[in-house]
Amino acid sequence: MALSIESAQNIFSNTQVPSPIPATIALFDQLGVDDQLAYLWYAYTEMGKTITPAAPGVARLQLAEGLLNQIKQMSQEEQTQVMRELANRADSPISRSYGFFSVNTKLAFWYELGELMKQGVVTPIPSGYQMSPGVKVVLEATQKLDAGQQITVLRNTVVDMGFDTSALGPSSSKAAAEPAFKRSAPAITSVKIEGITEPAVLGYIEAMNADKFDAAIALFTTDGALQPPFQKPIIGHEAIAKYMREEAQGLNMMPQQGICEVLPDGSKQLKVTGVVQTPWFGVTVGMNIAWRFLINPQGKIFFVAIDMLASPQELMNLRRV
Ligand code: EQ3
Repeated sequence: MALSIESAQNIFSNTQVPSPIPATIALFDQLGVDDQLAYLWYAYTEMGKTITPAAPGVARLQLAEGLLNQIKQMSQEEQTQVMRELANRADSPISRSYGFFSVNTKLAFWYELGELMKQGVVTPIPSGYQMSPGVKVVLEATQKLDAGQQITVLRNTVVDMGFDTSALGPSSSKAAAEPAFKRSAPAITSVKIEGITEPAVLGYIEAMNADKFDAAIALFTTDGALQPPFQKPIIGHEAIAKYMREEAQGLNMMPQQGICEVLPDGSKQLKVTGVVQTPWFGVTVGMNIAWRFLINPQGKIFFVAIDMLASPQELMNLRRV
């Protein structure tokens, strides 16, 4: 039987527990724009050191720097206005430029802006701002999340800001070409996963831990797909390669255990759980995740989904109930 992405998306679905991350983002989305900016400021500055990223070891960031320099020249009111436009996804020149940034450039832009806010160069909260009770609700919901989930909420809110440029064609090649991180030595040198011997899975983790994206992609079928957390599947070698170059640099993947089931046609489904670190936070924050692989009878990856786990207990939750 031919493998399909739709059926692959459902493998091990009965072992999955709904994540609290989308619920927290839905609460955030209901806030007014000034409340959203204030929430981000409080969440970022008051939730302790764990969710404050280390200064990004960024090699080139000209795209964000141009915008930051413009903002530095502005009056306080204009600075506030720009931030409102970004949070509102308005169609304004700065919000459009931001919309074309890669994920890491967006994060680096706000990281630098946050530093300027801490130095008092840029105003963090609009003057005369009165906090609505809704902000407290979202902050309380955020406090209940573990650090890995908190940084995912922050990341996703930042990524969703700015004018939606998807209808305007592919992002400029400049944005995609901006490298963000120098890779630190991999946390693990040889990949061992309890319960897993599948070469494609071990090879995938090894290649990803060295930023060898071409080697990782060679393990996929040509029509293979990768589904990042809370996103639709990205299909085909070219699209996966572009995504990995933009978003998977410098990640440290530490899979711990897994299970493998052989299907009647010789394909295999595997679920592996473990911890992933992002270069933004290094060893300070570990994200508990699951990889769900579907491997074809020839040993190639047809599908892999990456899921954020709802709790650390889920790292052990591999069996069907
Ligand atoms: C200035 C301030 C504070 C206030 C202002 O009002 C508004 C804003 C927005 C502010 C600034 C906020 C800032 C600076 C937020 C910064 C947040 C950061 C740096 C978040 C980074 C998060 C990174 C995450 C969650 C990375 C997760 C990566 C994962 C799970 C990778 C998974 C993958 C695996 C395992 C694969 O096998 C394939 C690839 C893939 C990438 C999917």
